[in-house]
Amino acid sequence: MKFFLKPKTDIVLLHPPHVYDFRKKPQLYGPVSDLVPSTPVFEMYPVGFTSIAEHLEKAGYRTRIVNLAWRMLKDIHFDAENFISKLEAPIFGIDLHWMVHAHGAIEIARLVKKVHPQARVLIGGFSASRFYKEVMDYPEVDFIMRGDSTEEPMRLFMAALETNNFTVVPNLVWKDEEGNVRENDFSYVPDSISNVMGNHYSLMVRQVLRYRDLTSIIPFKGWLKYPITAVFTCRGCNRNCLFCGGSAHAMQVVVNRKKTVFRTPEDIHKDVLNISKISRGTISVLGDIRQSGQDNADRLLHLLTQKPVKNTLMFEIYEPVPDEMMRRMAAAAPGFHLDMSPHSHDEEVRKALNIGYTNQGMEDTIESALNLGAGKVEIFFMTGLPLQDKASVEGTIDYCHYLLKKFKGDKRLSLYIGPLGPFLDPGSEAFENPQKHGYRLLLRTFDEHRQALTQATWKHTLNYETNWLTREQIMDETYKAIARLTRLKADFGQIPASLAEAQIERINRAVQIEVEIDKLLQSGREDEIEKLKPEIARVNNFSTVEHLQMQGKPRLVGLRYMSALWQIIKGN
Ligand code: B12
Repeated sequence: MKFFLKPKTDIVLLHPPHVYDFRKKPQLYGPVSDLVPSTPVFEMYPVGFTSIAEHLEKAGYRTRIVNLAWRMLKDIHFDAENFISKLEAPIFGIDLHWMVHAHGAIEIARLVKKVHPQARVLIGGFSASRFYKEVMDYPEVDFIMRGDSTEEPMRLFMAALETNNFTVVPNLVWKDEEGNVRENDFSYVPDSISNVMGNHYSLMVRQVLRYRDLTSIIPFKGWLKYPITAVFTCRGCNRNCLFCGGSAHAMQVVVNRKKTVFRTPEDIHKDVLNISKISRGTISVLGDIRQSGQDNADRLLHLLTQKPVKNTLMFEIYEPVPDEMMRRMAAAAPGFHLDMSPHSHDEEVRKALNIGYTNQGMEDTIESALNLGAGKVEIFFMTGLPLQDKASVEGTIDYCHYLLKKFKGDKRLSLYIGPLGPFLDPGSEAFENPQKHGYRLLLRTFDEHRQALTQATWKHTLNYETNWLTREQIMDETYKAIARLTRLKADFGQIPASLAEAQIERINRAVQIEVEIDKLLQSGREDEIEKLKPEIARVNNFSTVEHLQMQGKPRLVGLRYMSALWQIIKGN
């Protein structure tokens, strides 16, 4: 009988859409999410949700993850307010990890308070940590949990809810009974994380069974077909890429992390094995495995060779890989994928970003990977960089042409270009010290970013321009570069000509819509943007060449449903 009762929940973790309610606002999203798996609604929740949930569940707290953004995206009639009103928990956690959720996170907090006035709202994530003072000013926010490793502080927080003594919870910012904001020491920045992420993905399966709700746990659109997962090698980073919100500099500013913490090769391998029991999809090994030393990288490759998985493994690399190591990667993970982000073809631009390797080194790496049977080599370029002018963006596409010629249009070589956007990451060197690096920051405060997210086009959302390109030019050059690269891909037979044509048509239409919207804004006829909504939706909803290339061919069955169920029954 007990089985049929509604399960009691101690905390609900809600993932907001970027803007609430994005379905009602006509907005031209542009290519801001072309190079990540999610759509421009940024419906993907932080993986940290699963590791917090795993940790809390182990401590006996029932934790439910609800991907509200995905539910709203999936069903145009989905009523978020009504849905939230049916969730019962004393505390609602909302992620404000990515700055792109600055609007959605606050609006969802407001909704929670509206339908559950007695419930309390806690916000967490990198952006919440960076802007905690401003975010605490919103009356609907009761708590902020800072940090990149909040699993244990969250356990302490759940315990403190019973005593109402919040002074004992590290990293917590909270409001006392008089409404004064209190700031506990930001002292929990662990130098070992072996106590977390033991088997966090299987938690998703358990949640589906418990709440009989698959939709709420889906990480992003299309995931059931392409169930890619990620395995983390570290928290923090040894590198200091100028614009990155996860760089060594940003990690210190945002989450008080002074030193990268690495997972052991054994933990990483265990994670890979666990995921392979529930999914056949690609597993991305995030963070260059050499960051903690060549010995650890070798040990991981050795473990993978001894006990391999059938899944394709994707390795992210921060610098060229010598032939001899590539051979071991190929042995450990046949058909492996390789991801590299040189950002520009121009070595001077790369130097300005604090990235030191040469094009020759990169080309040798591509050659070696392709020769050794890599299933895919993905190279990412970007617009909106220091020293990068119009000619430089064009130079990057010329370089792509050269690469495609050099590697004879090998379909496994996937080249991408996208804008650094919509935001220069808070906490990065470029955001915190823009002038020094040739950036002009147009938005600084949390609220400015929140407002900018509701603008009608992505050009107006961008929070920066550079000494070399204005916002307008960043947009124009990005569109042109994507169109040229798309054409090249078709010329080299990497994609069908009809697909390239469709993408170029979509880009041309986007540019026209930008002009139309600008005219309406300048003449004070904002209301008329509404009329463009169907056309904007058509352009927004196009499946981009980039997404199709990144996904590759769908596997016959992505998830291993029966095996996943068996893992749960066995108690794994
Ligand atoms: C892997 C990764 C991705 C993956 C997504 C993985 C995922 N679902 O989490 C991909 C490649 C898809 C991605 C995409 C993007 N990313 Co990213 N990403 C990372 C990276 C490299 C690792 C993050 C990570 O997973 N860490 C490990 C997991 C276990 O921890 P976690 O998710 O961070 O969660 C912990 C804490 O952050 C915190 N926490 C997080 N949320 C919450 C919520 C609550 C309530 C609480 C209490 C705590 C909490 O507690 C968690 C447990 O300890 C970071 C850099 C870094 N060093 O962290 C950038 C980073 C987070 N990404 C960034 C950005 C900008 C993006 C994009 C917006 C880029 C773009 N324009 O498309 C998109 C947004 C995607 C979306 N939501 O749809 C910036 C964020 C800057 C900012 N403040 O906005 C970062 C810092 C650096 C960077 N430039 O890549 N990203």
